[in-house]
Amino acid sequence: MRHIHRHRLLPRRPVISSHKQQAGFSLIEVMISVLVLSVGLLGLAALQVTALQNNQSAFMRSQVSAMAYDIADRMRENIAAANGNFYDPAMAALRSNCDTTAGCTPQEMAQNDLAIWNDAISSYLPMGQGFVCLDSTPLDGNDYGNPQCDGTGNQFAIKIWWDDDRDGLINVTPSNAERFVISFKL
Ligand SMILES: [Ca+2]
Repeated sequence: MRHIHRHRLLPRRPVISSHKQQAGFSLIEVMISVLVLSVGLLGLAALQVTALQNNQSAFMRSQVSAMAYDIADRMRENIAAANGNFYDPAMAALRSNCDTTAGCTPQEMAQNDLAIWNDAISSYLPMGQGFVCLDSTPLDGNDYGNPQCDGTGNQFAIKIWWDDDRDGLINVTPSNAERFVISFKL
């Protein structure tokens, strides 16, 4: 009799208590899973954003490189104006007669080239600015307003700045923008 009684009671208690424990754990497990998943997804999203930013930076740098060589090529094709220092950024102006069969003077071509070049830079680069000058120390200059061209020697410098991190600042010092420079002799 005693043996039967024990046998009947035993299975009931563990079943009830284990059922309650199971319910409690499920809820916490779900919450933890959601939390872990959220953190993981946030991490993935951050990674994706970083990857996109890096892609964007690489793309812009390749655009900048093409733009720098574009103006250098224009100067080589218009050597008279380049040697006459007519590739002066302050003189940039669209000269529609350069697109006619009658043509335009080398100086007008230089002005037209710079105007087209400036337009491309400001259109494709955030806060993009470009400068052309004679500079014996080309790897400097903070922006269009302070290009640090010494104007000496026979080495031309093409300097392009843009706001790579898009913080709204263009000064290279302290590292608020990217600068790309090529220098060449005609
Ligand atoms: Ca310099």
